Amino acid sequence: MKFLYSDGPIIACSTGTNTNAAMAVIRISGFKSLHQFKDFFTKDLTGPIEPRKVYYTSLVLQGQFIDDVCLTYFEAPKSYNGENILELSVHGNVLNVERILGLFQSYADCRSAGAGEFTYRALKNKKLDLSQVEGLDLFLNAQSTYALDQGLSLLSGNLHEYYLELYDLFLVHKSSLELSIDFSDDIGEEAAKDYYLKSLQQFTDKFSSLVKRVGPMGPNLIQPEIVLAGLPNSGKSSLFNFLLSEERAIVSSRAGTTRDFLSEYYEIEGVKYKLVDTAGIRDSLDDIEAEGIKRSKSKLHSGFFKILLVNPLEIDDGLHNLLQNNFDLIIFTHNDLPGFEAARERLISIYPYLGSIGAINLLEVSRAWELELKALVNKKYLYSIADKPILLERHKSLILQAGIVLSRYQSLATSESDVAILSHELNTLGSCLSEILGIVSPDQVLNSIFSNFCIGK
Ligand SMILES: Nc1nc2c(ncn2[C@@H]2O[C@H](COP(=O)(O)OP(=O)(O)OP(=O)(O)O)[C@@H](O)[C@H]2O)c(=O)[nH]1
Ligand SMILES: [Mg+2]
Repeated sequence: MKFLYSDGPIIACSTGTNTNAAMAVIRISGFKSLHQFKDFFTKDLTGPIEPRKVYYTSLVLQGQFIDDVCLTYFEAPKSYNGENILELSVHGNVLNVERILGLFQSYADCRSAGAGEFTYRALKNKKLDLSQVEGLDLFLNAQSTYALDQGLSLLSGNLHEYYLELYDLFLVHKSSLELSIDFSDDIGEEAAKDYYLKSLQQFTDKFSSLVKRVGPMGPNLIQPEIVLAGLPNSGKSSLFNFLLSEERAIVSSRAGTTRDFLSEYYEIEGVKYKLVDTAGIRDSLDDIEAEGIKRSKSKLHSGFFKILLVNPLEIDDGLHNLLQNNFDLIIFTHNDLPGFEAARERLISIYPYLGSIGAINLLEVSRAWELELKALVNKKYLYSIADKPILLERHKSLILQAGIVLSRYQSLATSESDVAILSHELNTLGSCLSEILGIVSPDQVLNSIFSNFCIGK
C-alpha cells in the first residue's frame, strides 16, 4: 500500500461523501502547526487555540466566504492517532464537502487520505495495537449487535484485556523458564521447577477459556448469508423476491434465468443478513453461466443458513450432488401443479428423508410462512453465538495454531529437560500470541486489514 510510506498531512471526510446530509466531519491529520491554515479561517489561528475545544468560525478562500464551520484542534500526541488533527464540522451537502476537500488539497498541501490511513497512523504511533484496529473495523462494519459488541470488546473492552492478560501470563511463564536455567542454584531446583509448572498451569487455564470460543472454522458470522440454492426453475428467485417484497430478481419459466448470484440485505431480529439468490446448479456449456454456477457453489459453501428449493417436477442428476451439502432447510415448491404429488412420491422413494419436508406454492406463499423461516434462522444464529465465538478469522486461526504449539509444549514441559528445545517451542508459542495482539504484524496482514477500512477512518 503506497500510503504506508508517506507521512505528510492527509484529509478526508469521515462521515462519507455519498449522500447529502445535515452535517459532515472533515479531518486533517499530520500537519506541523495550525498556523499553516491561518488564511482559511476568520478565527485567528496564530493566537491561542485550546485543544479539544470547539470554535465557531467561517471558512474562507482568498476573502471569499465558503461555509460556517465548527473547528476542533487535537494536539499531538493527545489525539486519536498521535498526530496533530483538525476536525471541521461543515454543512453536509456533497458538493460543499468536495469543494472544501479540494480547497485544502489545492491550497494547503493536504493529500487525500487512503482507506484507514488515519488509523494506520494510530497503529504506527502505538495509540492502538493491531487487535484494537481489527476491533474498530469489526465495530464500524458490524451487521449485528453481537459483532458490534465484539468490535468494542476488541477495541478497548474485555477481549482486549483478556489478550493482554494472557500475554502477561505467557511472559511470566517465559521468565520462569529463564529463572530455572539461570538461578536454579539460588532458589533450589525443586522451587524453580514448581514455579515453572505453576506458571504454565496459570497460562494454560486462561488459554483454554479462549480456545472454547473458537470452535471449528464455521460459516462467516460477521456477514451471515442466507443462501437460496437449487436446480434451475426450482423457484429461488421467486422466493428471493417474495422475501424482499420487490421484483428484484428476474423470474421466468426458462431454466437458467439467474446467471450470477444476487444479494440484498434482509434483517431478522436486529441482524442484517445478506439474502443470496443463486444461479440454478446444472452442467452448462455456456462459459458465463458456468462461472455463475461456480460462484453460486462457493456461496453455498460459506453461507450461514442454506435453503434448498426442490421442484419435484423438474429434477435431474444434479439434485443428488446438491443434496450432499448440509442444508438448514429443504422445501418442495410448485405444490399447486398437477403431477406434484406423484413426482414428490418418486423422489421420496429415492431419498426417504425428504418425506418429512414441507411443500409450498411460491406464487401464494404467505407472510406467516416467512415468520416461521425468520424464527428458524434466528434460532440458529442465537445458537451460534451462545458460546460467544471469536468472529475474526485471523484470530481464530492463530488461537488454534497456538493451541497446537501449546499442547506440544505441555508434553515436553514434563518430559524434556533440554532447555534449548523447550525455549524453541515457547518462542513459537510467543510468536502466535504476539501476532494475535499485533505486536508483530507482517505486511500482508496489515494490507488485508486496512483494505477493509473506509476512507476517513
Ligand atoms: N405454479 C408455480 N410456479 C412457480 C412456483 N415457484 C416458482 N414458479 C414459477 O417457476 C418459474 C421459475 O421460477 P424462478 O423463481 O425463476 O426459478 P429459479 O429457481 O430462480 O430459476 P433459475 O434462475 O433458472 O435457476 C417461474 O415461471 C415462476 O413463476 C410455484 O410454487 N408454483
Ligand atoms: Mg433465478
